[in-house]
Amino acid sequence: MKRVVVLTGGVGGAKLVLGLSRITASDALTAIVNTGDDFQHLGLHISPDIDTLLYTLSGKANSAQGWGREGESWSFMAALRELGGEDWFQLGDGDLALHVARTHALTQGQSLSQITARFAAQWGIATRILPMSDQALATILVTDQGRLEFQRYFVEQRCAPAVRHIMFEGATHAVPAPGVIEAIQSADAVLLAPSNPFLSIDPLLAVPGIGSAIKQTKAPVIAVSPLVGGTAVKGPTAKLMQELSMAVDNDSIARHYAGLIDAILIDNGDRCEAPDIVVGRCATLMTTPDDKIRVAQAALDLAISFRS
Ligand code: FO1
Repeated sequence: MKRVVVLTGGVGGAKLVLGLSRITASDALTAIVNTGDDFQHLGLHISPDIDTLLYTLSGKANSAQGWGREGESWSFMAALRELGGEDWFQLGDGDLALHVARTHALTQGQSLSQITARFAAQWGIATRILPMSDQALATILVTDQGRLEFQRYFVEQRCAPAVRHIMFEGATHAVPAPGVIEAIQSADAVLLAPSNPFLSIDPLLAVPGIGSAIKQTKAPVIAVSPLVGGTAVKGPTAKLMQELSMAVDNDSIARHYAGLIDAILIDNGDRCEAPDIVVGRCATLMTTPDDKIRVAQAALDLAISFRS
């Protein structure tokens, strides 16, 4: 597999990307990252899914927490609280430096892509990390408590409100970031990471051009299911599926990706009867580094099975 492209968001996605980075040549892997979770907070531009990937691939991630850095200090948050500042969204001191540096570079006219590439290079990350777009595309949840920006829903409200509908604000103006379409078109394999299909993968597909590039690419397109044992490993995927009147199973995931994917990788104990797609199986729960390598290898093996 010369050129592997993975669409990713959130913690589960970062685990697969880490596994892939261990088994592919250093210049063979491109991650196209969801930026629908991005938001402006305290005057800072925060890109959670890009940051989770930067931290994960550089070994700085607080993997138990799933976001932010290992070994953080919290002087900034303590001082902010003293001032009566908004403290619902936790910003560690090291993490804060990243948001300040990114925001400063954005005000200087650099693009999110350029800034992300610079940070990745600074931290010795070989995997190419491409934001899905350099324009804002915000995931908005229409819930029984009204419209919520993603982080208000996910962090402040802890995913409690019932979701009726998901919107991607700015989708009509967003264009794929430089290199995104070319990466998909020239890929030998395209993987959809086991991220939340509705909150992490759908924003990527909402960027005009990305969905059609995936449909047209010669590469096999493999989805790794976010469900293990009939439920989501982490986060609101299962709750969201119920609220969207979907059965919490791989048939629903496969149906959601219908027309995009050639195969789906599911957990050994699960099933998928969706028509017209190939089903691969492995132990898909990723806890240890070896788990991440196993699942990454299984996904690539599934892609390779299409080439022969
Ligand atoms: N998630 C939380 O549940 N609580 C937080 O206080 C929090 C802070 C935070 C700061 C920076 C960052 O990059 C991510 C942060 N997250 C926090 C996680 C974030 O909401 C999620 O990683 C994504 O948006 C969903 O994958």
